[in-house]
Amino acid sequence: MSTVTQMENSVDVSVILPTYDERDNIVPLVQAIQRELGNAGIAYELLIVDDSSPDGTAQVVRDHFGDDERVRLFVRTEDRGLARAIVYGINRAQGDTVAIMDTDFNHDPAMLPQMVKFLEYYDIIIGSRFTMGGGMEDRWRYLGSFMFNFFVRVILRTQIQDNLCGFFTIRRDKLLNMDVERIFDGYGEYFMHLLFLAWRKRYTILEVPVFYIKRPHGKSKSRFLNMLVNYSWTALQVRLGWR
Ligand SMILES: Nc1nc2c(ncn2[C@@H]2O[C@H](COP(=O)(O)OP(=O)(O)O)[C@@H](O)[C@H]2O)c(=O)[nH]1
Ligand SMILES: [Mg+2]
Repeated sequence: MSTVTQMENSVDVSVILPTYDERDNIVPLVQAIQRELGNAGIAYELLIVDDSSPDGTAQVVRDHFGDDERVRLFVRTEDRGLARAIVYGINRAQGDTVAIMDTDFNHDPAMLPQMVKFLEYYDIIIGSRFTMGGGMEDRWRYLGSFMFNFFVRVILRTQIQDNLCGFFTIRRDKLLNMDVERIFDGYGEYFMHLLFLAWRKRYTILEVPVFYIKRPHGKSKSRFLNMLVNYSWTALQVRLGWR
């Protein structure tokens, strides 16, 4: 057995963690993920992809996890943005499975083990706020997301209830079977694009309930009006095959 094969086999799941100004969230989040996956007996690596956060997120990661080879830090200076950071992580992942999640506790690390294990039966597992048991602590954002997601559903006409969540697991080969360079572009709109193409490919998709707590520290990078326009345009383009 070659060294490369041994390395690949030692990782079940690669968790990709894009960060921008998450200095106060990243350490407790990494610890929580390690605890959850460790308790479930899942071998993991964590790939933190930081776009040179001005708040020093990368240094905090180095200080806390510099000696832990399961925590891999990448600091990028170009081609920035959420979706590009994720694909950067995907291209460097060693696990058979990849998990993508936000780094501000909107996405609950306690859901990860089951989202990895259910991949035995489904091609993609997505966190969903709009399935029974899901939701958001922030009632106004929940209402806004619910209405906008309804609009996206009308355009895309799939049976997926949450097209905007961005918390998911998938086998790496299934993911690489899609045109990831094209899909992972912009901010969070990549997610509806990915799901639409996966749906068209007849990938089986399971939604598990996720309840977003409010981020404990830092500010949201989402700009509401910008998103409304960009995401609507993306939904149309995706549906019409222009993107
Ligand atoms: N690497 C990277 N991560 C980003 C960027 N913008 C946002 N993120 C991360 O993407 C996730 C979602 O961002 P957030 O501000 O919480 O958006 P919200 O949940 O819609 O309010 C968080 O983990 C952010 O740290 C970016 O430009 N680069
Ligand atoms: Mg967030």
